[in-house]
Amino acid sequence: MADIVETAARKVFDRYDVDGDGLVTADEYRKVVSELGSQVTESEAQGLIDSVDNNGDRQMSFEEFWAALNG
Ligand SMILES: [Ca+2]
Ligand SMILES: [Ca+2]
Repeated sequence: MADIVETAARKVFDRYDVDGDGLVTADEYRKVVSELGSQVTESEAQGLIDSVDNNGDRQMSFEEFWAALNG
């Protein structure tokens, strides 16, 4: 079961990781949110990334995303 959940989480993460480098930046997050029909400001997007960022690079890795989901 856990594998299915992780695969689903990976799909969500990959959607936000526009350039596929394994990290979601605030810009990527904003871009995807706007494609989904919502708007967030740059500081809101960065604030969300920062809230799950564990290593201080101000980008969200899958591990950080996964930890946030399971936190
Ligand atoms: Ca990226
Ligand atoms: Ca990070």
